[in-house]
Amino acid sequence: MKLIMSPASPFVRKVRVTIHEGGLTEQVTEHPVTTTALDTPAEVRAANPTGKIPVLLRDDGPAIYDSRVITRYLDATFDLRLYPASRLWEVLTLEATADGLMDAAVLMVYEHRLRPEELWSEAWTEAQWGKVTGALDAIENRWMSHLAGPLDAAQIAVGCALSYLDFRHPGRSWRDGRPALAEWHAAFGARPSMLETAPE
Ligand SMILES: N[C@@H](CCC(=O)N[C@@H](CS)C(=O)NCC(=O)O)C(=O)O
Repeated sequence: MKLIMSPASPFVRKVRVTIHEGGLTEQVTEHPVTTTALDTPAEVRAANPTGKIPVLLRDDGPAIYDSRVITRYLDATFDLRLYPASRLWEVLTLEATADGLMDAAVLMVYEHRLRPEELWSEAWTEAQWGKVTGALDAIENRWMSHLAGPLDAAQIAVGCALSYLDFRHPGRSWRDGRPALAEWHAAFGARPSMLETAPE
């Protein structure tokens, strides 16, 4: 199988961490691409009509996307047990919370990187940051016991989301007022799967 990817993408990182945690690095080769919302390589669009990464090119079936579909596919195919039936709706909801955080954080980057400066909207950017902080507060207040449990797909998503904030929004100090999440992330970020997938 081949993963169409870029190391900087937090959605790609979710998949890469899943691959490392599952011991699947021999089964999935990485195919790096450079893509933005304004410039999508033809091979990405051919595999995913929305033009987004990650995409997994399977050996025995059509390409699949997005990150949640790929992690669930890997989980089911290789019996990784990252979506345990007993906690499935909690795992999916927390994963969706982390993915929503990433969506907002990525859109903030696009606003300044892809749009002309005269069109930048402070109100829009801060509204996106409000989604990030809302997700962070929800995790700090309601999900820490879940994060303390056995490794699952939601933990991977949260870890990648927080590391993306460090990578792209270091001045926003997401740890302020969220000591439990900061402590959890310090430990999670030291996992070999996180160290081996860190963007340059
Ligand atoms: N919901 C998608 C989001 C993927 C996504 O937004 N990927 C970004 C990179 S971080 C992308 O490909 N952007 C290019 C674009 O928006 O056209 C997923 O979970 O895979």
